Amino acid sequence: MLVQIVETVAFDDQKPGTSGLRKKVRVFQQPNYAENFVQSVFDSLEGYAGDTLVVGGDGRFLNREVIQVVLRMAAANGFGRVIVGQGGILSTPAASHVIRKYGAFGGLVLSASHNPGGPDEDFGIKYNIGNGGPAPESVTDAIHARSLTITRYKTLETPDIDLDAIGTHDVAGMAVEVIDPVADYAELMETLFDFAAIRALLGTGFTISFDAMSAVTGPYATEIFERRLGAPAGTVVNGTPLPDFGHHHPDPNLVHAKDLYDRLMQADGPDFGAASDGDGDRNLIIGKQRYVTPSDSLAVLAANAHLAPGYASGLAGIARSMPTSGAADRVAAALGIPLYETPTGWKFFGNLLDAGLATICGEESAGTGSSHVREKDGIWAVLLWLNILAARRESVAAIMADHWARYGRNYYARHDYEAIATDRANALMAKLRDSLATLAGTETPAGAVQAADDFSYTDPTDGSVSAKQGVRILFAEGSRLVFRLSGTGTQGATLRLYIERYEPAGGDLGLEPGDALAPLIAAAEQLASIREFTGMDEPSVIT
Ligand code: VG1
Ligand code: CO
Repeated sequence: MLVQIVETVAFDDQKPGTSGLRKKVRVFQQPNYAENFVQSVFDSLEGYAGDTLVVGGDGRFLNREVIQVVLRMAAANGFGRVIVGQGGILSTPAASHVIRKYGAFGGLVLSASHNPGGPDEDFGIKYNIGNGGPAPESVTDAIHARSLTITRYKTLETPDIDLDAIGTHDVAGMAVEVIDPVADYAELMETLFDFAAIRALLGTGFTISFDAMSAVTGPYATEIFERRLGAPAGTVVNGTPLPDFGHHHPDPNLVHAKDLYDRLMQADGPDFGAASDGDGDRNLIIGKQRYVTPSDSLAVLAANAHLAPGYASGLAGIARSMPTSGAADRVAAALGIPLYETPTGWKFFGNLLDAGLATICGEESAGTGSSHVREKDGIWAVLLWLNILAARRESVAAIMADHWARYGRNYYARHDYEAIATDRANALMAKLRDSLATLAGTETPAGAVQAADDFSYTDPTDGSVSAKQGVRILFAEGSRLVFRLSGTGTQGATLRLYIERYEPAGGDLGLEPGDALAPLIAAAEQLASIREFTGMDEPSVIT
C-alpha cells in the first residue's frame, strides 16, 4: 500500500457547529476541503490503528463522492476496517447503533440533517465517538484547532469501491464491509417495542401516514411500518431518498411538512401522522386534528414509556435541552426521577446516557431519543408513540387532553429569523447580554421580568463547562423567553426566539398558542428590538 502525503493549506472556517461541520456543497467542493476536515478528525483521535470506522450518510448530493474520499483516507491513516451502509446510506440513529453494535472506534456521518440538499445547497460531516454519539466539545474543539494548522493529509490511489454491492471489499488492504443499512436498526426496534400490539392496532383500521420527505428514513420506514408492522403500501410517502430531497427542505415542521399537516387536519384524514428529517433523527408527530409540539411529545413519551417493553422497568431520568419547554420537568417530578437541563445539541446527552443518569432525552427542535443509541431518533419516537397508542387505545387528541389535565400545559412556540446579517445578529445578542444585570424588574406586556441570565452548563459526569448557551429571560409562573443563535445554518445567522408560558391544570388549557403567547412575544420585541436588528417584521418560520 503506497500512502500519499498530500500538501494542503488550512481553511479558517472548519469549526464544527451544533452538529458537525455544515457548509454549502460548493464550499465542500473546493480542492482539499473535505480531505482537510477528515484528516483533522483523524489527527484529533488516538489509538484507532487497525480499528473499525463506520461511515454513512443521508444520501444527499456529494454523499457518495465524499464516502470514497473517506475510505481512501481511512486506509491511508491505518484503520483496519470500515463499515458502510449500502448506497452510502445510514440514518444518523442507525449509524449510532452500528457503531455500538460492532464496537467501532467511531464513525463519520455525512449529513447536513434538516438543511436542503443539492448542488447549490448544503453538505456536512460529523464525527461520532465509540459510544455512538456526537463528539463532545473537547473533541470538536481539537478538530477545529487541528483544521487551522493542517499542512498535509494522507490518502492513497485506489479505484472507487461499489457502494451498492453488499459484502466485503478491499481498499489497499483495508476491509470495507458494505452492509444493509436497515437490518440492524429494524432488529433493535423490535427489541424495544411491542410490534404485535402495534400490528393489532393497525388491524383495527387505525391509519397512519409517514412522510420521509425524500430523505434517509424512506427505506427504514418502509421496512418497519409497511413490511414488519403490516401497514398498507402507501403509508410511507416520499419514501425514496433523493440527492436533493426532491427540491424540498427536509425539515419536519409545520411549514415544510405542510402537506402532511393538512391531511391530518381533515376529519377523514389519517389517525396518526409523522415525518422525519434529512438524516432521520428528528420526528414530527401529528394526531388527527391535533398537532403535538416536540416539547409536549417528549413529556407524553416520558410519562407513558413504561407501556413499551423496552422501558417497562421505568426511566432513570429525563434530559432536555434548555430551550425545550418545562413540560417534561413536571413528568419527571411526578415520577420522582431527576430532570437534566443541557445546552442545545445532542452531544450533551451522551455523558448522561452513558452514566445511566437519563433514559429519555429530547429537544424542542423535534428531537427525541433514548439510551438505545446515542443520537436522537425519529422512527424510534414514532414507534414509541404507536406503542403507547396501541396500549391505550385512545386518540392522540385524547391523550394530549388527558396529559394537560394532569400536568398543566406549556404553551410553546419558536420563532426563527433566518439568514440575517451576522453582525446584526451578534449585535442583538450582545445588547441583550449587556442588559442582563438590569433586566430584572423591567415591566413588559407579560409582566415584570423576574430574572435573566446566559445559560451555562456544567456536565455532572466530567465537570466540563459550556458557557454562553443562550439568554434566558424569566417571568412569573414559569413563563420565559430564550434567545440564541443557531449553530447549524450555512448562510448568515439565524436568531431563534423560544417562547413559553405555563398554564396549570384546571386553568385555560384550550387557547390557541399564538393568543396564549402574545404578551410574551410583545415583551420579546420590547426587550430585544428584534425588528430593528433583523430588519424583519415577521419570523421566517414559526414552529
Ligand atoms: C438545531 C436545533 C438543535 C439540534 C440541531 C441539530 O441546532 O436547534 O436542537 O440539536 O439543530 O439537529 P441550532 O444550533 O441550529 O439551533 V439536526 O437534526 O440538524 O442534526
Ligand atoms: Co437531523
